[in-house]
Amino acid sequence: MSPRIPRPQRSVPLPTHPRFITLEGGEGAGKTTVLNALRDALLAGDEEVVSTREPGGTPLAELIRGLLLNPHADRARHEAPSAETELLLMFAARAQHVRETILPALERGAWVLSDRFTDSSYAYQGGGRGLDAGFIAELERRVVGLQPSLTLLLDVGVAQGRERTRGRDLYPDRIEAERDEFFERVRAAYLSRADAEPRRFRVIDATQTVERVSEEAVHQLRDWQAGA
Ligand code: Z5A
Repeated sequence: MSPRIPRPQRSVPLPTHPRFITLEGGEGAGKTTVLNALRDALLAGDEEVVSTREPGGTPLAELIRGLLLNPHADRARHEAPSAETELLLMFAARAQHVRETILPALERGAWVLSDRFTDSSYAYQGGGRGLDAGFIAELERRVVGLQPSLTLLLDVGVAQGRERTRGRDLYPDRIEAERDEFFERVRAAYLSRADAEPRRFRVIDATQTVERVSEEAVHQLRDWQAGA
């Protein structure tokens, strides 16, 4: 008897939450500054705003972040995480983040602004490391089950973004230490996701000054709120 081959799952769109917004982009794109500008814009409406980040956003997820990014953790044991290990740790942190931070905040009516979310896994582990997008989609469906309704992608060339962060840290973290080619693939993966989901993504030209990028992000937020 031939073995039963599981049929591929049809991809079902995930539910979005109207108060869940994410920021994405490569290194030095300016997400931290923009997150603060968006936060101020939302706070002006006198509503609760929870700013969070990935990997991280809960005590346990922050511990996983340390495992993922510490440039020395793997060297000490002469063992770098495989691409699959990296992906699964990202999703382990995300599973905790969604359940402990994001969903409780959304359920009590707060806005949630996250510096990175699942799109980062598609870009870095999918585009950068070459892992199968179908596998990532399956993890997203089973482990996360939720998408932001607005994603601002701050787009800047790899050389310019890396130049901005050069010399910032004594040691670059494990992913920052990757070569430019890796980050070119990350950027291409982001842009292709934005192309495929124009309703959710707004791409912002992050080559402009920090002030202009923040203004543009707040403008996009207002425009999206007006049309939502
Ligand atoms: N990662 C992953 O692989 N898979 C996943 O699923 C997730 C994450 C969730 C997280 O580290 C790493 O994890 C990240 C992806 C990976 N790896 N990388 N590389 P992080 O959060 O610490 O790394 P980051 O998000 O790349 O941080 P960043 O480099 O600091 O980027 P940023 O937050 O967008 O930039 P910033 O802190 O706002 O600005 C950086 C510097 O640039 C700062 O000195 C600013 O003054 C300057 N800057 C920013 N914007 C401008 C403009 N417009 N002009 C001039 N200078 C600017």
